[in-house]
Amino acid sequence: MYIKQKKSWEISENEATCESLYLNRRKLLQAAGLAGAGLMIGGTPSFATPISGFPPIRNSEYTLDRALTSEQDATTYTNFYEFGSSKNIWRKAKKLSTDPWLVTIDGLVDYPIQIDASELVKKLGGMEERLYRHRCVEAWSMAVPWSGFSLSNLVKFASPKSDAKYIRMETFFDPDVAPGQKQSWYPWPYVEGLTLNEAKNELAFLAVGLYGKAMQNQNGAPIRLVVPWKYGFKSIKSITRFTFTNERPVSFWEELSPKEYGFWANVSPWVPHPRWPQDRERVLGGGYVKTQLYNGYEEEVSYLYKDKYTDDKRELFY
Ligand SMILES: Nc1nc2c(c(=O)[nH]1)N[C@H]1C(S)=C(S)[C@@H](COP(=O)(O)O)O[C@H]1N2
Ligand SMILES: [Mo]
Repeated sequence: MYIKQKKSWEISENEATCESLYLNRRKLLQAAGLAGAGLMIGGTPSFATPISGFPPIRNSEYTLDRALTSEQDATTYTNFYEFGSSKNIWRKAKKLSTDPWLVTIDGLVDYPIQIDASELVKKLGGMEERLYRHRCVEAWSMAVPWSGFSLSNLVKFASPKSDAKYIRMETFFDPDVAPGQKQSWYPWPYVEGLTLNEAKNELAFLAVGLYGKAMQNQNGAPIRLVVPWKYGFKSIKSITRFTFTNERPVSFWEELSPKEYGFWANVSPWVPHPRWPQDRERVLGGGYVKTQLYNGYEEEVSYLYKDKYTDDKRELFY
């Protein structure tokens, strides 16, 4: 449950968390003999400590084959269906309050926790800047500097149990703030997932900033996923929950249209979308370039899919 604009001292803990989650966590803690041991690291945040450390140092290992997209384009042409299906939602997204921002880490972990995003960032340390290409399934692309840290740091921090195979991520749900969520034909909240092996790949990134500054709401503040070898819809914004599980998560777009937006969603120029080709892309700011397999990150990620090729090539790409 997304936390509304009440201050933490006005609410009790079981109001501040989804009831069932609260009960689950209590059960888990009781089972472990840890009830009351104060495992809610950071606690329900009572006041804002903004995420700091901008601009981080650029990691020179990540280079581009094209010019950076202008900050103006990357921050005003955005997909964030919670605020509407147009690309021009950046003004509407200002209504989202991202500080404090409670993040839940639960599922197949020894100690489920809730932690404020700014505390989480401190725990994960090592903020850096990376230049990544981004390829939307709609065949437009950009190239931008993200600030953040490897998703593998979060996996280590969460310390999943050995039977965890997937990580499921969820966006906030608050229709009063995000009018798109009043459209009940969508399966809100937005959900995405990766295999744990994908999540541990060095390229999988949790971004908290863009262009050396704190993330703006329209780009997924305060914390979002960036998986540049997959179509953009996998890169879920404004994450409130990370759940480790042994069941493959069904993502938002997969639930709506599984043939068009499957679980894997790896970028491939030779597997067309059912309704349009995918062999080239429109670059934000002007021009077209050829689309590359795994969006140009084949060397880094192809090992993940070596044993998965089947006769149906589509399987890995949608
Ligand atoms: N919660 C949420 N995350 C989301 C989306 C969305 O609608 N809601 N859109 C996705 C899509 S389709 C793309 S292409 C990228 C766009 O990221 P950007 O707007 O920062 O370029 O965010 C992805 N993450
Ligand atoms: Mo997208």
